[in-house]
Amino acid sequence: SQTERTYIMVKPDGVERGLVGEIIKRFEAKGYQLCALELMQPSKDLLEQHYRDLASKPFFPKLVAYMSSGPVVGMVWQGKEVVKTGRKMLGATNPLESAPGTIRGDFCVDVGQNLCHGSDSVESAEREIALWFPRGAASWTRRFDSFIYE
Ligand code: DAT
Ligand code: MG
Repeated sequence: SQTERTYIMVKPDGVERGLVGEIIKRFEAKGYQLCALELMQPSKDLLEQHYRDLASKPFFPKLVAYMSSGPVVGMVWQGKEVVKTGRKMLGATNPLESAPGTIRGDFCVDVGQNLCHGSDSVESAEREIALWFPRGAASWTRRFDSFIYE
């Protein structure tokens, strides 16, 4: 449905490198709708909840340290199949395997500095949106939709 939502986050390396605008630009140009946006310094506790499914992985402590090393930009994007398509736009987890034309494929090299996060399912998207935007995201009707959807 056109009201599907996903949680996209620019990680600390993306913020440091000034790639926030580039990432927003791609989602805007695609035709997706912005429903929330915030620059924040996440606590380790929040990151451990966000990545709770990876808690047993050997790289988990390094991942949480990296993610809490500076501010991140969290966003909610809405639109048709935005969860799956958003992940395609980010590219494969390992940037050496991300296709050129994807964000990771174009702008980074190492899996531990892979610039951005995107929810992997509609269910995890709703969980992540509630976690990162406890006051809720905007729900608005975009008039421009008639040029995006047939
Ligand atoms: P994704 O971010 O593509 O959803 P994921 O959820 O499996 O990937 O992992 C979350 C993050 O953890 C990922 O963006 C980078 C880090 N990560 C994943 N696999 C890793 C590995 N083998 N070594 C180091 N970091 C890894
Ligand atoms: Mg993931």
